[in-house]
Amino acid sequence: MVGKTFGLLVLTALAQASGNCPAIWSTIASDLSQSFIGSNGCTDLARGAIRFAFHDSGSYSSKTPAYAPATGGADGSLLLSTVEISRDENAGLQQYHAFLRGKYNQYKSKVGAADLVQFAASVAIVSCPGGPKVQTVVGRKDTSTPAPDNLLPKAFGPGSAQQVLIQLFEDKGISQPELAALIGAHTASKATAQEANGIPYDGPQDSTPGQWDVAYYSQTDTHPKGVYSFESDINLSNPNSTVGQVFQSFVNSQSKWNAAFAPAMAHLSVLGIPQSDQANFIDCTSAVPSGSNARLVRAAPINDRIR
Ligand code: HEM
Ligand SMILES: *[C@@H]1O[C@H](CO)[C@@H](O)[C@H](O)[C@H]1NC(C)=O
Ligand SMILES: CC(=O)N[C@H]1CO[C@H](CO)[C@@H](O)[C@@H]1O
Repeated sequence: MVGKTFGLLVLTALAQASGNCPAIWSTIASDLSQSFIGSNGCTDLARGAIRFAFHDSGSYSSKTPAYAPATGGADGSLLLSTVEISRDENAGLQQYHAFLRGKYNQYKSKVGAADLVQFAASVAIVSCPGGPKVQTVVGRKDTSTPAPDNLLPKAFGPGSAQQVLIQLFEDKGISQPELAALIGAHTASKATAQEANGIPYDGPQDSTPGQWDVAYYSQTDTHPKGVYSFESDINLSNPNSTVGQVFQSFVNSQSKWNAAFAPAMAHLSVLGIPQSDQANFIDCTSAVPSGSNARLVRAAPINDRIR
């Protein structure tokens, strides 16, 4: 009896949460989709949106001494701080930054910067055919204070070693299986600032950067002509580790990958935010358009967000 009552209460709470999503988010979803969907699948602005959301939230580390107000994490600082966007680690994101500043100026009386950054990534992911719907919440606090520097991963050189990357993500609270799933976002990636590392401008990390497919997982090891893998991706794919074993398990397994990616991305989108603040978030997943395979892969269950 107690369990049944509890279940009903939870269902009521969920229904209210999704019902409360302000209508402006549906308007924003339609607006962004115009720029994120192109004739070859998702566009350069869509890839920028996905990486930008990672670089805003991924600046969080449990090892950073907490100094107010900048703790890194999903706080909108990459959109609001001119210092942060100018760093080397954010090379390649300036064009999308300018685009999103324009959207932010248009909508800022109704939405926050940190929420806009993460919401845009969810819209971008479903703009790539095959992309899953990621559970998408709003209610984050913004800051224009730059995040701590040097907490984002390196694609080349000593920082791209497997153990370094595993530790870097572990410090953010991201497990090896989550990292294996998240790195698959490079299915939609083209490098624009890696000439110094031997990758030509616009060199993609799989043969189909407009599609949300698992070609990336096999091609990181097979390197077909015209595909330019990062050293970090090659090192992570090494099956001598948990991250590498899970990486290899996604080869030729789209549904398995999407099912793992969606909850990992939802987790990434709230990095650095105290549980007490997350409890007040509003679920706006319903405002994210359905992806082309929405019937195959459902949004992550709500409880996956909180760990
Ligand atoms: C080991 C971890 C990672 C490393 C070393 C890494 C590194 C890079 C580098 C060097 C680029 C090319 C940037 C440029 O030259 O324009 C890139 C692009 C990209 N990354 Fe990552 N990344 C990592 C993880 C992630 C994660 C977790 C996500 C999202 C969940 C992500 C999403 C993307 C996307 C979508 C692009 C394409 C951006 C564009 O074309 O504008 N990456 N990444
Ligand atoms: C896997 O192999 C690479 C390359 O030899 C090495 O750097 C890494 O530490 C190895 N990982 C484990 C868990 O042994
Ligand atoms: C530590 C380690 O394994 N580093 C390797 C990462 O990947 C590049 C490219 O395959 C290698 O050159 C490094 O030795």
